[in-house]
Amino acid sequence: MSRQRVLSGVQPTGILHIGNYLGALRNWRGMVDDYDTFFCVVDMHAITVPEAVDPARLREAIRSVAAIYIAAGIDPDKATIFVQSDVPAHAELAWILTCMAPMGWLKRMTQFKVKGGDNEGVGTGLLTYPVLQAADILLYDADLVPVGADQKQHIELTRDLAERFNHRFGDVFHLPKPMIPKQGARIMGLDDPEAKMSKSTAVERPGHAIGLLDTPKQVKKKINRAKTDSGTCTIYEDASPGIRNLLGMFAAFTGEDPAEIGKRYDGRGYGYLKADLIAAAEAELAPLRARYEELRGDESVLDAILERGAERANAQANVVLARAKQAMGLGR
Ligand code: ATP
Ligand code: LTN
Repeated sequence: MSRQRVLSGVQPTGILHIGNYLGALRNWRGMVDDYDTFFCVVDMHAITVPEAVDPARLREAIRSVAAIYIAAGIDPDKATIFVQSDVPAHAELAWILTCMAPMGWLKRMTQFKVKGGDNEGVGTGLLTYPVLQAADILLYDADLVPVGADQKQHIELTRDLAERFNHRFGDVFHLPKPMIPKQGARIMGLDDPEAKMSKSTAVERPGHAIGLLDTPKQVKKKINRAKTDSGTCTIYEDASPGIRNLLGMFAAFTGEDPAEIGKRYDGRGYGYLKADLIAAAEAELAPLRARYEELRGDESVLDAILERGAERANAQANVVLARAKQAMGLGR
């Protein structure tokens, strides 16, 4: 039997943080042996917030995200790593699906509302963002989409769009399922444990996120300054949101249960918890940083990986795009 397909992506909108790592990349790494995996740098999603786009910065961010995939341990000989805009089928299928996506479905998406959907001047791409994401997934006949908890709604929309299309034009698209990790699916901001840790927020607020390329000194400082409370309670159910967030991160790094970790530190002062969390983060980030530096030392290696990735991705995506166009009567 052929292996199940996996597709996922990260936007090149800034330096990746531990939320991206624990919620997504680390799980991707574990899938490359058992699944046929496609990991995409979704640069066309990044331009949905055009004011944040500077050509030189975008170009660098695309390469940086691709290098981080590999530095995080995703083997480019086993996975297909590629850049979304290198595969024109994504934009083409996105248009087709846009024509089928009810406005109401898109207006209801949480991400659209959070990122400024009520502002009339905002680019239309912010509204149709999840349709492009649906195209990303459906073009590869993906069975599973490993993502953080915030993306569940977008995967459900992808299924709804696929079902709508299939209902009208026959069995064209394969229905994907989200795959959300038990630990680390929703890491909150260090400076604001009520809000999801996010790349774009980290651009303005350095204390918000631990970047995957932060120095050991930065990691230490950020964790030490993370918002907590004035008590000493680390019992998971009773702890403040800031402490729960630190316990959740700790658990995701070590594979332990956050409640068990909490019991060890209760009543001792948060400094002990933070010191051990810093060590746990460092153990995971140090090798990643080293591999990243090595990769960026010779850009031709990355170029070759992305070139090969684009070829493989185009070959697969064009098959499904042709299937969709044929089914609906588009073209000659
Ligand atoms: P942006 O701020 O630009 O929207 P982001 O930090 O939310 O970026 P994305 O590129 O949107 O990151 O997401 C990449 C992957 O990381 C997705 O699978 C997403 O679910 C996951 N992810 C993002 N933030 C977190 C988080 N705080 N905790 C766990 N997973 C996360
Ligand atoms: N919207 C996603 C990024 C993304 C994605 C995808 C994730 C774009 N296309 C396809 C999984 C599959 C996000 O994480 N913000």
